[in-house]
Amino acid sequence: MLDKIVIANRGEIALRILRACRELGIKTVAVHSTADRDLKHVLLADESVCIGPPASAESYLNMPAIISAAEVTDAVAIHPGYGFLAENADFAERVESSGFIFIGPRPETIRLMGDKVSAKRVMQKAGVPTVPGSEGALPDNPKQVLVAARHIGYPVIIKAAGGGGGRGMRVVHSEAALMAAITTTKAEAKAAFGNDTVYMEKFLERPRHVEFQVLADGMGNAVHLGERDCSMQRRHQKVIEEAPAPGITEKQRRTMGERVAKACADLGYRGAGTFEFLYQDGQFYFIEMNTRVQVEHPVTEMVTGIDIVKWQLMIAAGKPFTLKQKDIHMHGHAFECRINAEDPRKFTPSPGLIKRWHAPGGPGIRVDAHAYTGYTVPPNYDSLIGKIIAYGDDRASALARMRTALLEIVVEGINSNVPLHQNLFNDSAFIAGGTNIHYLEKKLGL
Ligand code: MV4
Repeated sequence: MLDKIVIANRGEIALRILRACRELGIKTVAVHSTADRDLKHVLLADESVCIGPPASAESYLNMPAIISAAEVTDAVAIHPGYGFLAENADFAERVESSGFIFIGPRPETIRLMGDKVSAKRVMQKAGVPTVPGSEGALPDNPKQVLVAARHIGYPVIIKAAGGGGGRGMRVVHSEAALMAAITTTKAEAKAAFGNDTVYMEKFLERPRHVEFQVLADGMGNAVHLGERDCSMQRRHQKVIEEAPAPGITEKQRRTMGERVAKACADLGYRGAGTFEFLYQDGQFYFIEMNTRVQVEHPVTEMVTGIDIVKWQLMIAAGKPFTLKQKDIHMHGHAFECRINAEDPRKFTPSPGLIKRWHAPGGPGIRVDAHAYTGYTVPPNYDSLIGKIIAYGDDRASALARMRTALLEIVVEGINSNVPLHQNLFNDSAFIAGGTNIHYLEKKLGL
């Protein structure tokens, strides 16, 4: 097994990684900014190294500082968590060329999936259904672009190859607006990503966001762990996730799961990954692949019984990949509520001292949270302070357990989105299941 690793992240995911390390007997090094000395995982880690000032650019995004921390502590590997440097191919490359194991896919894979045009092409070739659209990047010739858009049919969406996660996109409803929209999207993409390549897709008007989890060993062995529905979101920030996705049949799960697992096997994919799909009218359309562990991985862990973070570590250590698709079964249902330090109505951040924190408990309740009584949420980072996960034998039972947990949780001293979650777990459309990606923004707009 790995002897010692650097956890190159903060907050709840750093704590989640630390817990997996403890179970596997791996020593831990927490790297943290000066604003994060009191983070729960920093206090619990075997060693900690301060890597810079509060600003992420000078700490959690500071590649030389993180690699130096691995050097001075004699660590053998670096786990990037999510966000920050997790999907930075240059970072993965520098970690490896410095003699450390990057706990994630090979740098070339990260780079391939980071370019949404190449990712889509690869998945299409591997037999994964994609959104109808331009064959690769849009050409410069306006006549060819207009022909392509007519062929696809309006509305279309223009997306930046360097974008993803909702950045660098523009919906176009008519031919009259097309060329100006492309010019603007290209200029924004150039400024934001240093790459003005754009592509075009049919714009799906009321899809759900359904994603498949995979694990692979980098040597052609891959399994899928089923899907999650992440449609309950606001401004591309997911609020609630669940597994399995309501209404997906066992047959659809098997068909799509087999396709994504085969794509991973063909690619020699290594580690944990997520295939993002739009799901509308019973069809799946691939949009992006995430090459990291995701915030919402616990709902999949609850319904499969598989510890995704432990497998990330075991794959990186080169342990035999003993997971077999035939042994992976889904049982019951799980929800995750992201608990954010923010105003529940205006969504403005609410950093500061947590005067009281009480975590919920009882059957089927899991709490992945770094918040504690007396902890001060710094203003410099994401507002996520923890996640409540509720598992039950069926969806109704998981809903009831989450509703109970949301009445038990206490967060005082700062504002949190707990009232929003309480509202949503009593919302009839959400309770029925299968609401689309626009549901929450529409509900909040009323
Ligand atoms: C789309 C789409 C509709 N049609 N593509 C937004 C995030 C990025 N991952 C892709 N996104 C979308 N792509 C086509 N062809 C609608 C969205 C979208 C969205 C997708 C998933 C979750 C939330 C979303 C919110 C707004 C738009």
